[in-house]
Amino acid sequence: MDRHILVRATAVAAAVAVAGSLAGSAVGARAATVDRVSLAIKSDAERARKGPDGKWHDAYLPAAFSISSGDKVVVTIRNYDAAPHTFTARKLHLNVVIKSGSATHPSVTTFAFRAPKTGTYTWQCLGNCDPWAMHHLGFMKGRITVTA
Ligand SMILES: [Cu+2]
Repeated sequence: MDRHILVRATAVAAAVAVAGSLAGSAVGARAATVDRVSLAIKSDAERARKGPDGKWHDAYLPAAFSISSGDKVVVTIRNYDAAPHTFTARKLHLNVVIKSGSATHPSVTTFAFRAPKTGTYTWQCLGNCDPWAMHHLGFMKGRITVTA
């Protein structure tokens, strides 16, 4: 092999390396996408949400939200209720305690996680709050939809 051919081969290798790093940075940019979710908790006394039983119940507002698979998800929860709650989703390895707050001074809790593969994940409150609400979707229980 003469010297000229060797130099050309090296240039090709360098071009491949640059293309590889560009692809790598594109993947990095996708992974850095952040989904921000803002939820409020209100109590039955604060008329969070009326159930089909005709009574007001504790609820997360909203109780359902969507995120994109692979994104970093930052969740902020403002609790206007005088009672504590939790945001618990076993399949997402989340069990976050939400401190009590008040109508004028809600507690603010922020946590983050990586959105998993596509699908539907259920969360619920395991605090000892409103027993009816803890077992009904849209109140102290809800769904997280992970899209592609
Ligand atoms: Cu609760």
